[in-house]
Amino acid sequence: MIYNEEFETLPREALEALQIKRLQQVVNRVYHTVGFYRKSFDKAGVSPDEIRSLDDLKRLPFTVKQDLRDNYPFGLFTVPMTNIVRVHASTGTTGKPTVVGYTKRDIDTWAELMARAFSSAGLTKNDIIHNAYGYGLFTGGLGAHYGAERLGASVIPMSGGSTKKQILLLQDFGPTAICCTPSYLLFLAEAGREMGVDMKSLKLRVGILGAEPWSERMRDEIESELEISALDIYGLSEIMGPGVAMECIEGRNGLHVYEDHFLVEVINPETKEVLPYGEKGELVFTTLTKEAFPLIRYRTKDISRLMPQMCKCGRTFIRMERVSGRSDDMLIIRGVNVFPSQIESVLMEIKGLEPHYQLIVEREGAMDTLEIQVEVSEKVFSDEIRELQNLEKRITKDIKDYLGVTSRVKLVEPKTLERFEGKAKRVIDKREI
Ligand code: DLL
Repeated sequence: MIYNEEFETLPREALEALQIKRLQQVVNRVYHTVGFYRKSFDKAGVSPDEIRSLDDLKRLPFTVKQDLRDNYPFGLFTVPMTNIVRVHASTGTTGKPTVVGYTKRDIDTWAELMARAFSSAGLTKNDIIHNAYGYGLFTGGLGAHYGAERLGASVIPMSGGSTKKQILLLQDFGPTAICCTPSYLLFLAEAGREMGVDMKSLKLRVGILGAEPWSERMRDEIESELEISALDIYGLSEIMGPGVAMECIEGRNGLHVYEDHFLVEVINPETKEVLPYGEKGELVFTTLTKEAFPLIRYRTKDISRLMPQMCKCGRTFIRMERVSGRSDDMLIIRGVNVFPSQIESVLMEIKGLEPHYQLIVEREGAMDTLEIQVEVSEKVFSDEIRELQNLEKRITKDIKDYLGVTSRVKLVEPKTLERFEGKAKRVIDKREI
């Protein structure tokens, strides 16, 4: 079901006409209201009236996370605080949080885009949506909540945590959809099994899963564990929150970017040049309609590529491939670049392994080393030592063959690795300690 037929199926030409009009408006607004943009545009030698076509976008300077930090907390807002009705923040691993603000209209747009996302997962007002994204400063909880209400569905505002209670409500309230991170859904499935619940007999039909990278193999695992369709939703607080892009249930191949509200580019993170469709690089977004906190050419560090081919669902918006990782999560092991999600894909092809793993990176002399800790199933764990050693060898070999990376594999007992209620932390980097 297409929530907003008028915009989601706009012919490309009409869409581009709308985009350039909106781009000109936002560029003018930030230039005249925010000191940071005035300075950065002036430094780049470009003025708002020179932006005449979408092609001119590439003349505008990039914005990066450090710019947000330098203007902490509210310095990049284009409206006075009296017009801000909500703030969110993302904690990040270092330093101060990244703060974002919304006007009433921004919240309204966000609700619409999340309603579109739910519709593209096949949900309607007849659905019951169990929302296990965290409520609070994180954008996941409230973002999904407002979208589900906009759709007219019944929302269960569960938030993260209280795993036993989650299972109880999943059984008793009979939700047809669940929102949470993919890793948390696997954890819920595991916890449910332990409580003796048949997770396949729940009424759940679809998962709206995102906020962290995951692989196609992880999707298969979730779909077979729970007998649901597991769909990918993408977003980031800086740009809005969840609902910047979403997979459709018809295509299940790439996420439609809501291009009437966001312009998307892919750049080479080193040279910063814009890459043609199909090439992998860093996603860069420009917000077209945001009032409180517009961003021009924001570098996300997320790695993906754009797929311009038409999708069978009828939406004309371009699709971005599932995000394979963040450029700052990329591991360089003895000169070979590898993302945790690639390791995940290899692990999940191997029978007897559980979808719970952790990567430990250390430095020995000048060399970076990678240890892969992965849980094995109960059955495998009770096998003879020799069997376990063979399995370790097989994993080491597959990782080497498929990814070209040398690793040390450590099989661990079922349920020993840490579980996460929100974003999973897959990499433990001991190099800086
Ligand atoms: O994670 C917003 C969100 C909430 C998205 C719920 C989807 C569902 P932040 O906390 O600001 O916002 O983190 C944004 O998370 O730059 C990506 O690195 C990562 N990320 C988000 N969605 C996906 C996804 C929310 N589907 C950062 N696949 C982004 C891979 C994702 N990575």
